[in-house]
Amino acid sequence: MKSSEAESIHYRTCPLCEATCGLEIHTVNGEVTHIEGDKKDPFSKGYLCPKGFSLKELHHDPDRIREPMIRKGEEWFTVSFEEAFKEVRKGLRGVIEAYGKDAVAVYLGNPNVHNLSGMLYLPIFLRALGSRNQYSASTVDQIPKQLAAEMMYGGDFSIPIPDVDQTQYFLCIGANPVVSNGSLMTGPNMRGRLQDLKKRGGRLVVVDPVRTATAKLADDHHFIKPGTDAYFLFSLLHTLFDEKLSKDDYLADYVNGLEEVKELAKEFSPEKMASVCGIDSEEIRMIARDISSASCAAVYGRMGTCTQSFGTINSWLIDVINYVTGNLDREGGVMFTTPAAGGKTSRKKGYRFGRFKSRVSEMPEVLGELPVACLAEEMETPGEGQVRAFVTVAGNPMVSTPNSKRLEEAAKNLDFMVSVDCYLNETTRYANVILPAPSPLERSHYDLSFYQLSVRNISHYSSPVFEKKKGQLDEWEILLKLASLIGDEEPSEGAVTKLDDATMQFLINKDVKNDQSPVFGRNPEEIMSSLQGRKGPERMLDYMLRTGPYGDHFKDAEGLSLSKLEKHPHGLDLGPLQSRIPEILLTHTGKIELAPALIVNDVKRLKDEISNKPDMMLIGRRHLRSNNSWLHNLPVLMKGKNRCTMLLHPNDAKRFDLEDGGVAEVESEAGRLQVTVEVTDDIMPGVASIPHGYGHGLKGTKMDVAGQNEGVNSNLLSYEKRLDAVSGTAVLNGIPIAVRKGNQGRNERGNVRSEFV
Ligand SMILES: Nc1nc2c(c(=O)[nH]1)N[C@H]1C(S)=C(S)[C@@H](COP(=O)(O)OP(=O)(O)OC[C@H]3O[C@@H](n4cnc5c(=O)[nH]c(N)nc54)[C@H](O)[C@@H]3O)O[C@H]1N2
Ligand SMILES: Nc1nc2c(c(=O)[nH]1)N[C@H]1C(S)=C(S)[C@@H](COP(=O)(O)OP(=O)(O)OC[C@H]3O[C@@H](n4cnc5c(=O)[nH]c(N)nc54)[C@H](O)[C@@H]3O)O[C@H]1N2
Ligand code: SF4
Ligand SMILES: [Mo]
Repeated sequence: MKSSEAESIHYRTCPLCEATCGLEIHTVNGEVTHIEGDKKDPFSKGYLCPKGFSLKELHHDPDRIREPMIRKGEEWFTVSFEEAFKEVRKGLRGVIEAYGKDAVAVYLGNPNVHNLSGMLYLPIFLRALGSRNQYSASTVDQIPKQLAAEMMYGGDFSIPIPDVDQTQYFLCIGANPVVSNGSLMTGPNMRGRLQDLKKRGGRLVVVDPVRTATAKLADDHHFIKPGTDAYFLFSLLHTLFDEKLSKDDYLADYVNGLEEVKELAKEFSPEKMASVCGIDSEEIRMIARDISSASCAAVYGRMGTCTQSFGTINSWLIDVINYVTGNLDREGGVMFTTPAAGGKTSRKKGYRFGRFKSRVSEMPEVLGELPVACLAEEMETPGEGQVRAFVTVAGNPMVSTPNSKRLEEAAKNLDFMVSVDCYLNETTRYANVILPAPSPLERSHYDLSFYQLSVRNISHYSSPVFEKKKGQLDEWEILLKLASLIGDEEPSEGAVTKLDDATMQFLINKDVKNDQSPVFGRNPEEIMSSLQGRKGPERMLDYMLRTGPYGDHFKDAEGLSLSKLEKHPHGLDLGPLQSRIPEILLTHTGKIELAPALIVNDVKRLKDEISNKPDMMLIGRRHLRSNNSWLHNLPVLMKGKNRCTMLLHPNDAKRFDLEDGGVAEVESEAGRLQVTVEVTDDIMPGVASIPHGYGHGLKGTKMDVAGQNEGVNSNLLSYEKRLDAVSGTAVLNGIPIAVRKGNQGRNERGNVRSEFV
């Protein structure tokens, strides 16, 4: 931190998306004056997207919740933390004592993975709660990829990341990194990185039902019918074997299941699959030849490939193709990271899948949680284990999960609900108590998750820009207080310290007994005392850095520690990704499992559904100035025209008698809404696209700017019974819909919103 008379400059990483850009934040007397990109950040080199600048408005947003609130009927009152926790204790303990721990459900939203407190302290809270009813945004997002990684490599975070900075051929399927700034592919300025790929003579090919901003940058773009990627990917694989283009003899000592994969691919010739996915067979064969002949190539898929009927098969096939073309764990292909903190070392005994089932639909557990699509029925259905209390942490499930209306109705009958959040929004309005999360600028930051998914190995710690106000709690303290009161302890300062210390000591005690840990055999008390002077997330992070691959291991003065990292306010570049096979492989066989039974068994369903494609399908999209459901209250991001429109091809507009700017009524198995139409030939015929995260301005919410731009909630149309059968992930892309001319639904501001249907 450098300060002149009144102005201070702070450097930190932006916590809003996965890209981890470096910010230079100027403040005067406790106020942000302006924000720019940190030119000295070795990763982002000064790049920022419009959301980075918006942190100023987020910090100063008058609607942001700063004090605990209790609801009495429809009225909210601000109260002290003490009073709020008393109410929470009464509410949660009441339900636990009467009905048991499973009667409390938890939903963890996306911002938790951008938050050190959430990453490190939610597990403690969840362990204290011990409920099976644990849900998160993962089952409306990336769990298919994690599940495939768990099965193939033995670690759900062992996801191979495109080496985008060195690759010569990048096949981007169902992702729009120019807008989303990359996902499961952390790297600032994805547009710049993809432009660099082209400058060095590489090729960018996009497969997407929409000619997206990324597609517009690409050498080739292929429209694909939503939900058919598995057929397309299998036909690529078929071609690779059929034309003897595969280079699968490398890593052979570390691979199981190649023959099975070959056998499976036989049935999916491009000639048979072309009409299914809508891509010409010769084009499919050309793509396979190009991947194979490129000096190095990376195949990558994201939301469009995960949140659809065959999300897990897609996620698996993408890695299989990368392996078969000789690009797995190779420079310029897809590689595993070596994160400074948070990497795993222990070999798996079994998979974290199906160890228990949901009560009503009997959906299998996936990586410790249940599919969020089951949440509403668990609240509604009477009987032992019925969910009667609900905890949300950094989540807005009444907007972001399938058939959100049903969840909303179910939540009305809960005995108690508490939210840790910073807005009174579509979800938190149903809470009895809201515990305020601090502003991103009042807390420290380290991207524990995203440095595990990064295109380079980076380590960057940010200290808080502002001290938190007196009496305010950090989010980790809130979570530890919740953990204490669940155990029927007084949620006091002392309880927080006790739990924090005990957790740290527990981790150390475990590691000194693990022969893979650099502190194996050491004295646990001595390690604990070396961490003195720190507490909370900083102490845990320090420990993780010191025991990590670059760490000082509590003996090597040259190694990394948090104190060392603090001397690099712009972040530390630890270099490009390195080959990591075999050490990364933690499957019980110690090999890559190329044909995991769970996934392979789903190929039958894929074959059965081959001809089952509806006339109109709904997909989603993102916008650079938006972030899921929660940044719509910032004026700087809401400028310009209405973005919550439904994209429709001119041919479809004509057959439904709709025109640009007109109103359509859209109906699915789950519900109905009305939305403004945007006619464009950037979308393929038979497909409509509505962004998620809207539907604001509802009674009882307090997000004034968002309320002026309410839009419609696209999850009124996603159906909680339409899932990727393997992972339980919701189908958010490829929802069968009927479209017709709408005739109502405009409110006094001329906007359209679902409530008016
Ligand atoms: N139809 C459709 N639905 C989708 C998607 C889609 O593409 N289409 N995308 C899905 C995906 S990928 C995701 S990740 C989910 C996201 O959906 P959710 O997980 O529900 O997350 P957000 O909508 O981002 O809402 C974040 C909430 O956290 C609060 N918040 C923000 N920062 C903090 C903080 O630091 N601490 C705390 N405690 N609270 C905070 C905000 O006020 C808001 O209430 O939506 C999913 N839903
Ligand atoms: N600006 C901005 N950035 C964000 C977010 C945001 O809300 N706004 N959200 C963040 C989050 S939580 C996430 S998870 C990431 C997501 O990051 P991305 O996955 O890159 O983002 P999406 O825009 O959802 O891209 C999905 C693409 O899949 C296409 N698609 C839909 N259905 C299909 C299909 O069946 N097959 C194929 N091949 N394509 C299909 C869509 O047209 C769309 O272009 O973005 C993150 N970054
Ligand atoms: S791309 Fe934008 S939102 Fe994402 S980290 Fe960078 S500045 Fe923040
Ligand atoms: Mo996400």
